Amino acid sequence: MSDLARRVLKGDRIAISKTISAIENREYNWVELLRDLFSYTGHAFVIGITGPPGTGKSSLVDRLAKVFRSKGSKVAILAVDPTSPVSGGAILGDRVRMIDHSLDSGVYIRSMASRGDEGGLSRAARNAIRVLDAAGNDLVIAETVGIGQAEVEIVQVADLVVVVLMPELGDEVQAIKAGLMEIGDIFVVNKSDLPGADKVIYNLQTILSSRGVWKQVAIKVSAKTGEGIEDLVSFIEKYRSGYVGSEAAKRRKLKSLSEELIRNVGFVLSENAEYVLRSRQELNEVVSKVANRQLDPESATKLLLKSLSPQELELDNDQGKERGKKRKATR
Ligand SMILES: Nc1nc2c(ncn2[C@@H]2O[C@H](COP(=O)(O)OP(=O)(O)OP(=O)(O)O)[C@@H](O)[C@H]2O)c(=O)[nH]1
Ligand SMILES: [Mg+2]
Repeated sequence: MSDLARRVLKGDRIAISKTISAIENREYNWVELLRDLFSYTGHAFVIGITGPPGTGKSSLVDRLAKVFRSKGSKVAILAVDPTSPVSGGAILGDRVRMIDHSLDSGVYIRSMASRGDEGGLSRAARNAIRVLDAAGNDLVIAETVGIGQAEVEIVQVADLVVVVLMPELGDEVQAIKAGLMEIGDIFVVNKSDLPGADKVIYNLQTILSSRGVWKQVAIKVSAKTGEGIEDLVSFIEKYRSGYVGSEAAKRRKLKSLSEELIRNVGFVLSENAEYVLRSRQELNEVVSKVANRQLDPESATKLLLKSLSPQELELDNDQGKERGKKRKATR
């Protein structure tokens, strides 16, 4: 095991940050780091927090982290922002600004942004959660804006998914459109200090019960005043004690893993195909043929597909290493 991985296991923050960066940038050692750490994962309870922009997710995460910390849990927060294409930029700064744990040395906070590559982000985020798990955190809270497929993928790794809504999101619960209704285990209507929260609860109950899935719970809270936070925490604790070690948990983990592996394979294939094809003279020849109407696009696609060798498509490690080196060199 590498020295870096060993330090992660001890909870060394610098090592944790370095490891997550290595995964994010796919530096030469990322696969090895994950391999070293993987057998130490599976202990943390992972809460995924998602919902439309600005509903108060970060404020709520802040509240929850404080409560769980005060109960003696070791807590880590991962803020994932698929909407931000900048790396380490100001936009993310804004998103995590609400979290004031930077002063609380007990809570590790990390943010990750999209670099215009959502598939890559959700893959990296899942692995970052594993690093935080291996580092000995009892609780990992992952926050992400719920507006698309990438964030749905990210929260699916969670043991508990909390969807955060707020009053005045519109007459209908907007979340239905975003597919949030399917992924939530619990629905929180935040900002209940503002008018209209009961209406959202009512709408939620109508939708969920009409689908016969009223196992979900809707709770009114205010991250601002603290109202309802205790109820939310006790719900989470109750859920957790029923969940950990249950058959449902096993099924959920297997499903989540199979989704992840299928996506990973697709991800590696498409990335490698792109990499290989772009670097080939043959591509230009095929393109010319299509341009000259000698070949149709679908037949051209098949032709290129056949030209790719299995070796070229399996290059995950080595190619990742090469790219890691290239990225480092261009920095
Ligand atoms: N009135 C009221 N305002 C709140 C409450 N919770 C959060 N806010 C405010 O809502 C705004 C957004 O809060 P955030 O916690 O950043 O929301 P978010 O969902 O994390 O936002 P994004 O990550 O940008 O999607 C801030 O101005 C908060 O002060 C609440 O319970 N009541
Ligand atoms: Mg936020």
